[in-house]
Amino acid sequence: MRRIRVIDSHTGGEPTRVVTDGGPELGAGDLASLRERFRTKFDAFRKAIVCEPRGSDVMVGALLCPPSSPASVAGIIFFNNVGYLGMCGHGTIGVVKTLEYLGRIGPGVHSLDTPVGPVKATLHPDGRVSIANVPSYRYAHDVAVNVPGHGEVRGDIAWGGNWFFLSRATQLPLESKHIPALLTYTSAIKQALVDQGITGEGGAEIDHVELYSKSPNPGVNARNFVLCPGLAYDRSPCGTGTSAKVACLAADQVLAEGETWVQESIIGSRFEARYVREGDRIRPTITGTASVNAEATLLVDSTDPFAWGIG
Ligand code: PYC
Repeated sequence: MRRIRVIDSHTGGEPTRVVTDGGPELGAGDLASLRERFRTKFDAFRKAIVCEPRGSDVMVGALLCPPSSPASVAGIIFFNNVGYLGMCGHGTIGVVKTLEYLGRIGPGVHSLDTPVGPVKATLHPDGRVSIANVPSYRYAHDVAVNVPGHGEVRGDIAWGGNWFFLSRATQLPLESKHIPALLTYTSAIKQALVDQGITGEGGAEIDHVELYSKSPNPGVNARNFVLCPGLAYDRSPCGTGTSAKVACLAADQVLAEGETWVQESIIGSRFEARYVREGDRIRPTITGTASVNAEATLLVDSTDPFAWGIG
């Protein structure tokens, strides 16, 4: 019987499952090479931890690893029901609150290593967490994609730690009663991007689709609906998606350096974002909070036909 210790949290409704013990032994190296080792040699762990029957398509896993740089408190590899993420904003907020829960960190600034570079996290005395994300940028503006059944859809392609296609919500209001239709629509956009060879820089797959609209709520700049790679929608406003959005606002010169942008998710949870310029990119800071809501031991029993997950 294998035992895997996990701590669950949610960030604005989006879950993160941090693996604290019993995960794969990945050895030494930078986080990008450890993620590659995880993917090629230990992918069964990913499915056991986040896929059904223990997890679901909405669960994001975070394997805690030794940091690759001495200044960092931990390394993190994020994964979900279909693969591995470069960065994950809501997940990093969840990891910070988990490290606090474990007594490994207190209020202050902490560096975390990820496969796409180090990120700085500030745990504030009031419990909120700010993530200075990886440098973000808009790669392409007003790109047209022909979406079968929906016609031409236009949007920007931007990097915020993952690749995003960001499009104004014109076909349906961003309201929770429309979630099934929004999933169908954004999944069709994602497939059309693949079919028409529309990619991020260097041919990278655009694995997140973000729709945005105004919010009816005072004090909120925008609402979004984000389709994640495993075809679940983000319950949080999506940290990397908010970073990509802020990169587009900066490129359009409608959000000034240091100004606050309040981003709301389809379920009404909120992040605050601001940015500073770094050369031709921006560095977004995303602020939100997470709550630890479970501490468990996953049991991988060799007599269980679905011990290593479904799918
Ligand atoms: O918060 O960056 C994020 C994220 C990516 C996928 C799910 N959440």
